[in-house]
Amino acid sequence: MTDCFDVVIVGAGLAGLQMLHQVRRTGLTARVLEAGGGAGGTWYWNRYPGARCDVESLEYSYQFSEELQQEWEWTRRYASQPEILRYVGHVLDRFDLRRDIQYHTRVTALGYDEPAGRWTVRTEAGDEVVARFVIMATGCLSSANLPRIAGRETFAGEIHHTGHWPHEPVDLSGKRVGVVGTGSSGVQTIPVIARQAAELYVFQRTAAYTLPARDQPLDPRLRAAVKADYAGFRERNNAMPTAGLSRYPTNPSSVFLVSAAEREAAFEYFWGLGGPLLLRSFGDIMSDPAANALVADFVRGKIRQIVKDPEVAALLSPKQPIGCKRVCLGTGYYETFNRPDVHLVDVASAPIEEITPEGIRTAAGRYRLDVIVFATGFDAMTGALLSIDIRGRDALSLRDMWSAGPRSYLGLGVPGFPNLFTMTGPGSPSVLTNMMVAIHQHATWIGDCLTYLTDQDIDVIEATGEAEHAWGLHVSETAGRTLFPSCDSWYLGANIPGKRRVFMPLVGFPAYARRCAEVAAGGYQGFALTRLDRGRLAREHIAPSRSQPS
Ligand code: NA7
Repeated sequence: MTDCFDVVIVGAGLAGLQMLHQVRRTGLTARVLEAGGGAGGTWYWNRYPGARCDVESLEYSYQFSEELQQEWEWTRRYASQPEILRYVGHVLDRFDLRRDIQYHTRVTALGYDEPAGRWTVRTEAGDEVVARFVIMATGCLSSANLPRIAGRETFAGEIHHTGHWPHEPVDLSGKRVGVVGTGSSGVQTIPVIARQAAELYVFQRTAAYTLPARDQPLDPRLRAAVKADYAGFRERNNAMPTAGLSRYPTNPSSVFLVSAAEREAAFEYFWGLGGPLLLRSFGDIMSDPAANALVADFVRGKIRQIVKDPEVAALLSPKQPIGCKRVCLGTGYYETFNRPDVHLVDVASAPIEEITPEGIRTAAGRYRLDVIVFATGFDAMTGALLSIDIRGRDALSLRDMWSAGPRSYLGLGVPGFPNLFTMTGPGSPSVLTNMMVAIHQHATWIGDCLTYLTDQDIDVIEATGEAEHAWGLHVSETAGRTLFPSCDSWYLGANIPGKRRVFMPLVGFPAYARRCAEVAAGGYQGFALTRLDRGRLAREHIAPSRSQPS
């Protein structure tokens, strides 16, 4: 039997859950299809020791319900993975979301039936669901990157990826553990694993900048002050380029307009605040390579102060500009390398060649291991979308269309794929912002759009090719004014062998949100709107007014 809904939402992560809530408000019927056995997306899968959000908990939370904001009590500056999952459970109950979510249901294919204006959604189990609209809430960091290393299947011990951590406890005590990867996940898990394992080998290819998280119990006075005016707090954060931390605006001054002593004092102050705030110490850090080099030097100095062995400190010192890869937030990360049972292995100069039954062999030597942890990241932003065979009008394949990099209008719609929305898709600010803000903005925009289409009796909405083309230029021009494209990051797809390098997220949240609001207010400029006359299978196009991004 085929189920029919107005809307199918793919994914029950934080985006899918808010989207379900918004769709219900429109009066349309919805079903959420989720591959996992529970809700929470990233926070369902990333259960590795030490997993914690790197956005402050007062900000990394839903803003669609004042009651929810008031009643939920975050306990720490940065919420741990278990605390976020408890929050997800509360939201599911509070808004009675569970009854519309189907777990253990991996979507494998989507096909659009143009005359009927319907999508058929196919699942791994062979079931089909039909819907007018499909909303992809598949996440930006949900398709794990497990590097192809020869001999992996021969390893006699356990292998885990941080993004697919088992639900059962993993006992690392007394074990020889290898962690491959030193991005955010590696930086969070390495200090915790070091305390459990007998010996820890960290296989580092590129040193990342790790700033102190300074996680601590949430200050009750701050919590009370925020709750006294949560709406104002959200509004001020939403006006920031990264949609967050408005309590600490970027110092507009150039680093070159102050003395060396003032500069060091400012760096110290922002380092002491913790989190990514060091990048806000001066206004030109993310645009001027010379300004960026000064703050990068400051961090390298900190690493030399903390790490006792100068050779290890040198290896841990990043060489690329700071901030062009996402900075990591650590708790005792650099200090961990002072432990006698923690060993840093440089796999940039001597790459991993093979996994053997006993462990890892690099070009420089063999490492005997009981457990290998891959903290090797994700096929970001497009991986989860393209793992599904999405076929639009005339059986156009999204994989083919995006083979030279993702193309989208506003990161929300793709020409040739009518009535398909991508939440926090490539071309939208997404991972360059607090994801909860990006999710809120997309969920409310899509919800309003569905209401508009229903009220106007419009059957089909589809991004135009012109709008998509102009938007693509806008995304790359905006990135080009920053240092973001200057190093090999997952923002560019550079971490996945063979993936075309295109800077995927859009820099600057507030201008983007304004543009989306203008598009909607102008009758969905840049989208073609169509009424289907089902009797005659004729079409009536409702011309959009404008299609160029501002
Ligand atoms: P990241 O940030 O992509 O980090 C992955 C790490 O794994 C990084 O150090 C990579 O080195 C390393 N890596 C990847 N493949 C290999 C191979 N084959 N050999 C050695 N090392 C490898 O992923 P995370 O999960 O840490 O964080 C992702 C985001 O999640 C993060 O930004 C937060 O937003 C939350 P490389 O730098 O490619 O040389």
